[in-house]
Amino acid sequence: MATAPKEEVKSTATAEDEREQIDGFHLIIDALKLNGVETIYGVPGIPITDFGRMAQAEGIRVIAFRHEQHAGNAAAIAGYLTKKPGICLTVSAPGFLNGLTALANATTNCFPMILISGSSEREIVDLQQGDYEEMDQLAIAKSLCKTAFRVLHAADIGIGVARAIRAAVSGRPGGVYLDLPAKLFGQVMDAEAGEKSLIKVIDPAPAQIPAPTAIERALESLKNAERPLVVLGKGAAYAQADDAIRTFIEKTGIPFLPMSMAKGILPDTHPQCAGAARSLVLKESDVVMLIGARLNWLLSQGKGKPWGGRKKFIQIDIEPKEMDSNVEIAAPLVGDIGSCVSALLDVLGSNWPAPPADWANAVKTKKDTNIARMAPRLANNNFPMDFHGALGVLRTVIKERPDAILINEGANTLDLARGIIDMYKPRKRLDVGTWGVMGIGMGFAIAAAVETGKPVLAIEGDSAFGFSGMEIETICRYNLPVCIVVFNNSGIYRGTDTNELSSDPAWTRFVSDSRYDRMMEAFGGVGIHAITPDELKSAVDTAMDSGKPTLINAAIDPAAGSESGRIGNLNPQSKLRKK
Ligand SMILES: Cc1ncc(C[n+]2csc(CCOP(=O)(O)OP(=O)(O)O)c2C)c(N)n1
Ligand SMILES: [Mg+2]
Repeated sequence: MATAPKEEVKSTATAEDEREQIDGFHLIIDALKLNGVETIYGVPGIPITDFGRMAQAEGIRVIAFRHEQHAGNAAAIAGYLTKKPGICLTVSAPGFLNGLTALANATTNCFPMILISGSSEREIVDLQQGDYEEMDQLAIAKSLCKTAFRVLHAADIGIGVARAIRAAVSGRPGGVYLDLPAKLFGQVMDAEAGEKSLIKVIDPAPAQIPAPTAIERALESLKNAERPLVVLGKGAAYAQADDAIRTFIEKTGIPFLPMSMAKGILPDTHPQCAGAARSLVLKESDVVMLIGARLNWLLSQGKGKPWGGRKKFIQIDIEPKEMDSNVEIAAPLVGDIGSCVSALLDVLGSNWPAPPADWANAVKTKKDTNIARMAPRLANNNFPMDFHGALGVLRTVIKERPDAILINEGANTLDLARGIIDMYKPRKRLDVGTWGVMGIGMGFAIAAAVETGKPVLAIEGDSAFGFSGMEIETICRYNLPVCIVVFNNSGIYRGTDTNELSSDPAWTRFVSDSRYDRMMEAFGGVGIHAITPDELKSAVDTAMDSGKPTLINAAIDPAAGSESGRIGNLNPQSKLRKK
């Protein structure tokens, strides 16, 4: 029998040795894949460039951005849409810091995401000896997210990834930081032991069942109401308990008020929707049930003038600490929203008394009046175009395409669009959220398109767009079905401010008559300049039907906006300043 030449035997043995080993790169990829991660949003660089390549080679979709903040926002909204943590991948120090804003914003908004950052060597960082991009990232991240972990040994990768996933989605969802020092990627260990060390997270967001007594208490409070109201928050949308919530609202007959991102859980055109009678229902209601909505500044902390007087609050929230955060909660209902609403339905029975007719009529009358008053403004085809004329046509675009996802940021562009554009389906409106943060636009648009495959319409103030505008190259590169409409009023709030004292422009103003559409053309997308509502409508229709990356520069009258949109009252005022 012929024996193999010596050289060949040696190389086979080496190959076998290698097969039996696995490195950090692949353990991380395998841990993510084992837990159903399909997409990573990030920006390459040392020490993660090869990791991204390998993840791509192993079948994970890696969407590369131009700036980490937008990759982070994409991951956050992917988490919101899917109830699985969105993954953002960044390089050390500056890349990490760029991603951190999105991580903090995700945590504030209760979006599950994991920011994974490469980091420098512990030994050098801890002695502050000046490593490449040296920074104690773990310490910095801790205060800005739910929890933060670091993995130092390849054998702990499975645990680290599992803990990060569970922390992001269980209880109240939020951001998690996972620190992976450069050396970890290259560590090797026995392949079999490595694979065994990986953990598939079982039941990552366990149901939290409310106590029966809490259910009784809530229904008792609701039953005695004369002017009941349900407020739906984005927590209710996140819960994906759409059928149960709809059944509860319809069985009780109570008017409901959707917060911005809760629009569409039930259609805004539903007879019980009180969106167009917001001031009246906040002021006049006597018992208010909050479902996944917090009594933060967006609801005037549950007190003061907008609320008219003391209310009885019933609150459904997964986070016990949320109760009594601002005012007394008469009936706290702690649990996940799906379980809580189902438990309410079980006890509700089939003959729950409808709210007093006076109340339902008062809400309907107010709503009808407000809608009728608004109608002619939305139908105008003025030149120069104003917000109402432009939003009137975009309202029709969404009515005709209820499956499309609407992204919205700006001041006037946000506040007016929120009121004017009816939503018909859950989780179709994604916006600036709890902080009113500018810069979510393109990151959200990209993830919405990637995660759902549905057409996306991003309605952006010209200032708002500027925060993430460079990502239109990303949109073109991945050929995503995103239509961006820039409401170009040449400035922040308005384009008419003047600076009396110097030749510098007022600091709220931009270059007049800018052509944002031409930016899109630079990357091979479609750019359109629209100056009337009719032109805008036809351009958006074409874009939404074609699915081609499109940016429409909608020229809005620079004088049309108001200071800070609808929240100008939050600007501090000095008694010394003459009005
Ligand atoms: C990160 C961040 N920086 C600054 C702000 C303050 N801010 C609120 S709205 C806004 C821009 C408003 O202008 P634009 O988007 O053009 O909307 P318009 O009112 O003109 O329609 C800014 C800068 C913010 N909310 N978030
Ligand atoms: Mg503007």
